[in-house]
Amino acid sequence: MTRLREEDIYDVGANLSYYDRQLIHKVGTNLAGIAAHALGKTPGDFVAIHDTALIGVIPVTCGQGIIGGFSTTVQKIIEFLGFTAFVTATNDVSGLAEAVKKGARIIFLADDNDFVAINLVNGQVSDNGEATGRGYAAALDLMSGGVQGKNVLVIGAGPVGAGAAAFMTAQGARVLVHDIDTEKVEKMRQVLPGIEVAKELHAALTECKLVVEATPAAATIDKKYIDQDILISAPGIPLGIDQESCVLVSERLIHDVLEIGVATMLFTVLSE
Ligand code: 2YC
Repeated sequence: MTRLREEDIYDVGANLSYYDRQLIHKVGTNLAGIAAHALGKTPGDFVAIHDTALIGVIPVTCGQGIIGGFSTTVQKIIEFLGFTAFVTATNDVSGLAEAVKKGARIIFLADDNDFVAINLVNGQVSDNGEATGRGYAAALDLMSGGVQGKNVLVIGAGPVGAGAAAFMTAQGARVLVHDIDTEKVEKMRQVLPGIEVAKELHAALTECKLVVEATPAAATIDKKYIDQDILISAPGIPLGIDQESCVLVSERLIHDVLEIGVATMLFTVLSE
């Protein structure tokens, strides 16, 4: 995933209700419903723990340092889902100690390479990449009315693509995976033997109308493929389609910079 900038996330917290209504309109359920579906559950499965699962978000200063608004945005997404969350007043190790002293059951923290949620009680750990892939695949499954028996294309064989391919395989889709580095797809096949290597993106985009765009590149999907049938699930930045295509496919495009990934991470570490 590409590193977020303050300007990418500054308005996420304030727009969560609007975004939730957009998801209901496009996918048929809200953010909690998508994250729960990524685990084969419903939001009702998590209501009982709203009051007991205190979540601490810890700013991390190493590497390129703190991203303005990142921790508070993660906190707001978690609160939007009905849980209690706080951002620690101190950073790094001190922030971790503070979160534990304040009784956090779950912590969220991110350096330049990893963004994880950790359940301090049951030891569950969720990586943002895998959770984002699974959450976006779950959203596409819902938006498409079910991917079972359908062709799905995952573009990008990194952690996000792997999370998406695993979910789609489990849902019974025919999963094609394309990456400019074919080696990465071959490696993924060792873990997910059911996937097919899509060597040629043009052919794959002609054959598959359900697409998870999980690359750190922009404009991966050329506008000539944006027809009435294509459904696109595209996490993170930059968005894998250009502005013009965005307008054409807007009703059938799922895209955000943190929301679905954070929601899926939370529900993942709350599940046994
Ligand atoms: O504010 C902080 O605590 C920073 N250390 C956070 C750095 C996050 C870096 N990662 C990213 O921007 C992207 C996210 C979408 C998740 C994974 N990579």
